[in-house]
Amino acid sequence: MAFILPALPYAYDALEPFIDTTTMQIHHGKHHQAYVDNLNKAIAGTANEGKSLEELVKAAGSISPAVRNNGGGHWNHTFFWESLTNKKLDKLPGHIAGGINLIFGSFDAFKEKFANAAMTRFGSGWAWLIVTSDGKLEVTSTPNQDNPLMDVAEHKGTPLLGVDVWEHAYYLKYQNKRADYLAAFWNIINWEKVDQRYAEAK
Ligand code: MN3
Repeated sequence: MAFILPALPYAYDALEPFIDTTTMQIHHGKHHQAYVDNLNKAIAGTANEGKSLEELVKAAGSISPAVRNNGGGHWNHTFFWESLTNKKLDKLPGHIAGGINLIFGSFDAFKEKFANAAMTRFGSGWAWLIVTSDGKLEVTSTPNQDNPLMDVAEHKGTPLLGVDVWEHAYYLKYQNKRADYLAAFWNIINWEKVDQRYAEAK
């Protein structure tokens, strides 16, 4: 079974004005689709055909650059779409709020650390909130389409939240102002999903 592009869990215009409709259409319909297509090409007729996306991603560094880039791209974008919502919460779910306060001291301190990881990622990549194998929350970042599940990741863990800082994620609306895109990002995070991932990872 070849991989397929998953439908977005909301409409293309659902994240306006924070992420514009055209960016969402191109990002999902063109960029994410290309990762899916190129991943399928990279594994067709090989021993890796039939493996789950997570299996491929976890072993990506020892499989091939094509699987690392496109398997990572498929996994990261699927995860990213599910991390976003237009649904507003009055306050953070207790579980993740407690974890963040415990490790970072306050939500604002976490925000600053996360934004800093996203701002200082040179070129293309992602910033992440992960939970490590010993149950600790950590902020990290990865280049290109790598992620913290990969064998090649410097800081490994289970991703709870991630932000795409490739220019294609924000250039149409924000041009070179990555900081403005990141400021908008806080308005559309699906904290219920993050909280659920945290509960499942612990
Ligand atoms: Mn992207």
